[in-house]
Amino acid sequence: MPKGSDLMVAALENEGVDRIFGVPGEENLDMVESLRNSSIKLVLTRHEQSAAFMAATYGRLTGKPGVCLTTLGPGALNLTTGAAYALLGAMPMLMITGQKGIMNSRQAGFQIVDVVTAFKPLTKLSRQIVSTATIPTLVRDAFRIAMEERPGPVLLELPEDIAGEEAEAIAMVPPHPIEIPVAHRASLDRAAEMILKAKRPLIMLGAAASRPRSTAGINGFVRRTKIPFFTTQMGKGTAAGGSNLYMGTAALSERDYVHEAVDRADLIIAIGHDTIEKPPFIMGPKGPQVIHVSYAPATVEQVYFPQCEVVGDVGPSLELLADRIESRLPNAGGLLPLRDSILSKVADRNTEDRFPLTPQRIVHDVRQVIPEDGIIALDNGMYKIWFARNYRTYVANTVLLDNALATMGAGLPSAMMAAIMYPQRRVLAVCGDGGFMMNSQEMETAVRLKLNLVVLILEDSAYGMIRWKQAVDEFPDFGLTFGNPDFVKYAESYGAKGSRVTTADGLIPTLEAAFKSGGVHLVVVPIDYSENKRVLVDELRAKVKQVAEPAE
Ligand SMILES: Cc1ncc(C[n+]2csc(CCOP(=O)(O)OP(=O)(O)O)c2C)c(N)n1
Ligand SMILES: [Mg+2]
Repeated sequence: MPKGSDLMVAALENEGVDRIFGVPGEENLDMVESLRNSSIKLVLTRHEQSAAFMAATYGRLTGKPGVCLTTLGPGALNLTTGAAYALLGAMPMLMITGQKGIMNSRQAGFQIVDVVTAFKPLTKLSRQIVSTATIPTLVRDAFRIAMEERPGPVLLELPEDIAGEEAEAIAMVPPHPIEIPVAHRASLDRAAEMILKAKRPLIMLGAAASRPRSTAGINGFVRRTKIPFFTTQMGKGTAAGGSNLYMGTAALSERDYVHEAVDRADLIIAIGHDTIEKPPFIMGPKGPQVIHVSYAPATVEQVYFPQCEVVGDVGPSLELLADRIESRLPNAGGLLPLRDSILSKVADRNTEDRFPLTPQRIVHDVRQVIPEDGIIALDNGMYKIWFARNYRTYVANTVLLDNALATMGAGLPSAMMAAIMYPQRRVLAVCGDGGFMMNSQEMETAVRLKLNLVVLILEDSAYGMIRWKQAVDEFPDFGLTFGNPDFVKYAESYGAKGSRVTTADGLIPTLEAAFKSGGVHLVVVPIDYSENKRVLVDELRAKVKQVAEPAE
């Protein structure tokens, strides 16, 4: 006779799950035993938070929930940041947590936290399983909810006694494909009319544009309309950045070079914009009109209140929109004359020979060693702005960054997930010395899994981004520096390889050698953050003054 945990594992197999990430506790031991006899691999991590980051990244890259497993109380609570990461980032994920038995209480309140309630604001669904008979339907429903737009995390709590209870063999609910409805004809007509009238249209690609199901349709729309585009941070790579229509990435909310195009546009077609991202531009009463094209209606915000909405499956809806306007847009390229100057100003001084290296030089050098389909996964820190702004992409979902929760600590786990999924591609985690240390214990997991992965650490011995904001706000430099371990020895202690870059020309050959040698390799490079002020404050402020002058 099967037991509850067998049904649970059968239900996960029924959904095509092949890996579960996590740290089991004694309440999960039936589940672990059922996994031992299944086709699903249990991948141990060294902290539950990284298990959640990995599962969420799987969801982001496939559109299907990644699964993680923890014990009750302390283990489950370690999933909170990962749940928020998946909720804000719209990544499908299933968390399975253990609990003490619910039919009797032999350990009183020991380790018991109301996990289901604690996760309510962090999930789309949070439920306790109270009988074996409901397992197949609950799991199917959890997957459906996690995957449907807007995707996100769900939690099922499997108490110890339900997991161990003998159960009837219950049939699974087979999943079936679900099509998302296409936008209404009236909204497509309205949007087409606005685009046909526009003199200086601009496309913006946002976070939801990077869903695996969106990207083909978006490329087709850009190609057929020939309207230039820019991206948000999380929309990077959703249309080929190598194309001659890419105008830049809005890493700041205003006053960057890309905003020269945004400010002059009379219409922005915002595809997949999700306002969980730091605003890529600030909508105002006088600025460009906005058409919102996405799976879900726009959230109205002080900085985003589109005048027209095309709601439905993005790819097919855009195809219908392109049918209405293709070859009828003499002004499609109205903003293109700005392109060369924007891109060249962004790329300014990116080969400078200074040591420690400038952020621009690091972005430039990384791009030289990452092939078009290679993946970079960023943690959170100052360099994220530089990578978002300066790194060019050619293939969808080749930049994994978090501009939603913007948590530190996800860079290494998300890169590990990418390395598991794409063993033939080059995968690079880019981390600050602060963020890396928040989940650096996963170096052991990466080595144990025999991943091919390079981790680049940008060393400034500080929480650099906060130190920069402190300086911008004219506070004295205080309280944000720290010491680091010897990163090379640290890597070696895990059985990984380690290298330190010591010259301006050293980064490219060091990364190249690290990728060629295979395995897990940590590369540490000192970074000179004085460019933060020179470019992102002084240069851009001067530019804005210029724009404000009537002579301009
Ligand atoms: C978990 C978490 N804690 C704190 C913050 C606030 N924060 C954002 S960036 C940053 C500093 C990052 O330092 P580091 O990783 O060294 O990158 P750097 O900016 O120095 O390049 C901090 C503390 C955050 N985003 N996430
Ligand atoms: Mg730092």
